[in-house]
This record gives sequence, C-alpha cells and structure tokens, in this order.
Amino acid sequence: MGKSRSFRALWALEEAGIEYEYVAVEFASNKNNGAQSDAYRALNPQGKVPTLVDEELVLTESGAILNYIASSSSNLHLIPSNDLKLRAKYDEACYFILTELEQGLWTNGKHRFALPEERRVPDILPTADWEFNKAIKALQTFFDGEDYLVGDEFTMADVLLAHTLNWAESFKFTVPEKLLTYKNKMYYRTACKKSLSVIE
Ligand SMILES: N[C@@H](CCC(=O)N[C@@H](CS)C(=O)NCC(=O)O)C(=O)O
Repeated sequence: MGKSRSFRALWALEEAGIEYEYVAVEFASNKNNGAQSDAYRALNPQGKVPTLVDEELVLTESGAILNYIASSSSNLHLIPSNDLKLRAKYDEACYFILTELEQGLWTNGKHRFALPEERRVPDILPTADWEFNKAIKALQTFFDGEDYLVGDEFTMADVLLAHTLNWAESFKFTVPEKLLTYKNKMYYRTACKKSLSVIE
C-alpha cells in the first residue's frame, strides 16, 4: 500500500509527531488482512485505504484524516487555524488536489488495473491525461513550486500535493520541472523519509 493514499496519513502522522500503529491491508482481498474483509469493511465500507482509528473515532477520506491529524498535533503550523482567509486558501488548495488534480491519475489507475476488468474502458486514458494536464496548468496559476503551497509554512496541503505529484511521476504523467523539484524537496523532509521507511 506504499504508494497508495495511505502514505499521506503516515507522512502526516510523522510530521505531527503522533505515535501510531501501521496496519497494512491487502487490496481487493477478503482474507483476514484484506481490504474487502468484513472486519475492514465495517471500518471503511468501500474497502478502500486509508482508514484511521483513534479510540472510538473511525475516519476514512485522506483529506479529513490529514486535517484531524494536523488539528491534534502540537505543531500548530500544519493547518492554518487562526487566520480565516489563510484557512480558506488551504481548503481551496486541498479540495483542488482531491477533486481536480488527482482525478486524471485515479481515472488512469482505475482503467488500467484497479477496476474489475470488465469495468475498464481503455479509451478513456487519453482523456484522463488531458484532464491532468489541464489541472496542472491551473495549479501553476497559483503555485510555481517555490517554498510551500499555502502561506509561509509547511502544511498538510504540501503532503497532499507532494504525494499527488509523486503519484503522477510514477504513472509517467508530465509534471513540470519546477513542481518536480518542489516534490523532491518535500520528500527530503525527515518525516517523509521516516514514513517511507515504515512501508519499505
Ligand atoms: N477519496 C478516498 C479515496 C481512497 C481510495 O480510492 N484508495 C485507493 C488506494 S489509493 C483504494 O483503496 N483502492 C482500492 C479499491 O478501489 O478497491 C481518499 O482520499 O481517501
């Protein structure tokens, strides 16, 4: 599950300095450790990852998980909390990544390997590519790859963006050089390297 959206949660936990137990699950399997097992689907009805369990709280959706981790952290910079306008820009950036930027990638992944074979439509792949390029162009109108995505500090929006750009690179999508440099800088952070070592 290393390259999956679970990595966002792991990286966020490391940035937040919160202790955690990482439980790997196997995609599309209904074995004991399977994402489609009854036990796992009781937590995450679609049998997807990530899922965060904190005592009685069960959270799915990587964006919500990141915000919860950031708000639980003693590192107060991970999510803008006392500047309403900065928080609005943070939300805008996160929603953009989750609903626009990653969609072309996910469409590509679903129609190449993630969906059941009979549901895949290979003809959609060039459109997924086109949609990703359109979203990358839009991203460049408000972020040029310098420093951080929102405000002057590293936030969870950087976790989302860097992970999504890494995903794009591994799927061989075209990512502008400056954004790749930004992504590499984010992946060089101690917390990111620690989370990579958890899944390797
Ligand atoms: N919107 C969800 C998407 C979760 C998702 O689709 N996860 C993928 C892995 S990155 C998954 O579990 N796929 C397995 C499947 O679709 O059966 C989130 O951001 O957490």
